[in-house]
Amino acid sequence: MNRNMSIIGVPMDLGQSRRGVDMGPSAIRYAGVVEKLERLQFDVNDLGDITINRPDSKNDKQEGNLRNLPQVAEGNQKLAEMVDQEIEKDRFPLVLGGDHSIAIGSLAGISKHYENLGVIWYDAHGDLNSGETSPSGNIHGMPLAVSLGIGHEKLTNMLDYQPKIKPENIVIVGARSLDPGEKDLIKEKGIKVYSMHEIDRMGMTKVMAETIDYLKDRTDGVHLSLDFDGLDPSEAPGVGTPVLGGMTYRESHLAMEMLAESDILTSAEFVEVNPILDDKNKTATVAVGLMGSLFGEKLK
Ligand code: EXY
Ligand code: MN
Ligand code: MN
Ligand code: MN
Repeated sequence: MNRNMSIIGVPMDLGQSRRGVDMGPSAIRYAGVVEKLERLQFDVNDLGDITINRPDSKNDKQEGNLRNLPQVAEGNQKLAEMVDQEIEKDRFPLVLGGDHSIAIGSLAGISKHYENLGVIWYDAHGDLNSGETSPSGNIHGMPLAVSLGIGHEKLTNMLDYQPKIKPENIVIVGARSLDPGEKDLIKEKGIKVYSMHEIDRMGMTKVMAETIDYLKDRTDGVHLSLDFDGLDPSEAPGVGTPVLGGMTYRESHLAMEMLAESDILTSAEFVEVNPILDDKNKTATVAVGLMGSLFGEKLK
């Protein structure tokens, strides 16, 4: 793994409707992410937070069914450019959210550098909606579709190319809340999904072994997009869209540890930590624990 790492904070909360997730990057820093990575012998460059401009409620109208589209697009554009530059400098981008809409910018910046970028989408949700299928108009429920080239041009064409990823290079892990339109898209595109059903039946070891095997051969880089609502809300309560029956901390640790051993990751993002909804920064602490496992901490 690349030992030179750049941390980019994205205090974005405009992809959904609950305040507080904009403080996710601070909460994760407060829980000691930089210190942890430095102990693991990474050269860490914390680039601080991107500035997210808020809508002017007097003049902003909603376009289509997409809440805060101009501001979400603008913030993601900045993120995409920054991620692109860090990869140019041969540094591993570690992106801290913010709501999951920021995957649009991360993937735009990252995928420029790969022919076949693999994506592990660790999430209770599929994030495969578009303005047409979304029940909420929240862009954090759309980034995976956007990256496939489905959705508003302002989002799909970021950095002037699309699609960012191919459906056969995606693996969704932990899904248990999919909207009808998302299920249709999964079927239509043949996207690989390990839902909680498979995790219960097969166990996380087999799920991750298969995921790694599947992506290793077909991709030239792998991005991990980890949404904390993928975990069970009893262990990660600080999220805006909790869904019961999620992955445990131990299962998640095991998944991270297996990814570390496989050495296939080339970028990562951790999203949806909302310290206002949290219990004494528990979710951010879990986040830093999982990053430890992902980046090589032993004997856990
Ligand atoms: N599928 C629902 C929607 O599109 O509104 C809920 C999406 C929640 C998305 C969270 C971040 O993963
Ligand atoms: Mn998500
Ligand atoms: Mn989610
Ligand atoms: Mn272990």
